[in-house]
Amino acid sequence: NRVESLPKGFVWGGATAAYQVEGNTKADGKGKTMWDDYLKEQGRFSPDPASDFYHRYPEDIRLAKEHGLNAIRVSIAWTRIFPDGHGEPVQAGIDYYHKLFKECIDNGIEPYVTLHHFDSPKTLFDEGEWLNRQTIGYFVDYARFCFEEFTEVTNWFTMNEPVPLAYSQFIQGNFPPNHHFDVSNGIQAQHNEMLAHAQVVNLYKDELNKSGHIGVIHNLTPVYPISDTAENRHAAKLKDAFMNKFVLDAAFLGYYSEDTMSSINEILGINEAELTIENGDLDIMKQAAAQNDHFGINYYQNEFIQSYEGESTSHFNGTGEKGTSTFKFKGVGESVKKAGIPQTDWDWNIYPKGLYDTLKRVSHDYENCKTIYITENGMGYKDQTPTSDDEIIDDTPRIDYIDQHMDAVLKAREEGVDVQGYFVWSLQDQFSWANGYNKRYGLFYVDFETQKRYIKKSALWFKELAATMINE
Ligand code: GCO
Repeated sequence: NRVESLPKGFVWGGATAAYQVEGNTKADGKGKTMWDDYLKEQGRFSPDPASDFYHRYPEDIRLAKEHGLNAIRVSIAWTRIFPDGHGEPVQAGIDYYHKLFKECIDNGIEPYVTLHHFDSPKTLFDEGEWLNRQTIGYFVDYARFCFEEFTEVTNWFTMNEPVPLAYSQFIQGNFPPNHHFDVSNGIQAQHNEMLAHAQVVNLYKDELNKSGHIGVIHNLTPVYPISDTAENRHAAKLKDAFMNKFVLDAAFLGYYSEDTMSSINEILGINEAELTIENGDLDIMKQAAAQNDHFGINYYQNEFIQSYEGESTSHFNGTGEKGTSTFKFKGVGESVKKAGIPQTDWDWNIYPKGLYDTLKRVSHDYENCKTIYITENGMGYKDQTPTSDDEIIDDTPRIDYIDQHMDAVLKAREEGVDVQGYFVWSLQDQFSWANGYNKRYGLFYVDFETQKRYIKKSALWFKELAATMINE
């Protein structure tokens, strides 16, 4: 059957992020992130209670285990350890993560731990966050602390999705500080985050000489011209440099190739923007590029691009209603829909071939990209509200989505791409940064009022898949 080719130890996981699941944002001395006041001001939704993972992690880990998973992606909330991003560590935060990791390991669920998942400390955010290079130093100190303290963890990721983070913060304007088409800062933040990643990799490998595994997580968005005209091809090439090549080069070459830089320089020129790469940055990045152990790919959708020369505009209203978002980026094109390509309730293309193309591309273009994990893939869906206590939630469209993407992964594997694991986004329902609590992704349904968990059909499907594995 389809999974027969999988190696012993193939990783099947569920993914989470601290701020999206833990809740309890004021508990036990935790410091504010850049989101706390922002969400209050925006009035979109509250980060509490989220999925109350802070207390309910034993139940979620048990559910994961019962449904055949052998891994979980979690992130450490920087502000539970260092409320202001630096200074004295908080014992309660340290204890919480030791307990969480122990619960995972005791249950045969391997923790894959991310150090930064969108939740920068508010104090550092107020001083410019990643645009202020002091943040890089604080991040390295925090990473050092985690590596020395959490010796039970052997699989690490430095940063989660530098592109969507910077893009949402400075280009699209739906993450704090909500800038629109602030292209200088949007690209500068990505470079600085990749420099931070590189410093942490070098710390882990060279200075601390650790034997575990470390790498970065990128969200990759394959970009295709909507039709084969020279203008559309060119806009798609620029968008691809912005969404994919810039950070892939940073991670796996340690410098920006001529081809990438010519596209980035063109985008900078069109938008009267600037990028500063300081002396020495590329040496640090090159050193790290050669010693990444693994790479996490988050994949949700592709983009079809039509060339666009007018003023940049972005419309986003956070309701998640179909057809309410538009995005036009001067010179970089307009993201348009293609007839016949299905979409989710949030207008995201369902395009599994994009995952296959992405896997082939990274393994072909980047020699330093070795072991790959799919660290997020899944479908935001308006699951039905359960009406009885033991109801199994029917999320067949999500099963279809995961099934098709799994096929893409298996096909790429058969053709030699070294994918060693798949984490579904998400383990349990959690809130979505931009769309709040009605965008559900979980294998397990969470009633956010009572925090009761319900099984979804996708979890049972996953269990069956895991049971047919040869690597039991
Ligand atoms: C969303 C999705 C995810 C998360 C994830 C990215 O918010 O809509 O749930 O893509 O944003 O944290 O790493």
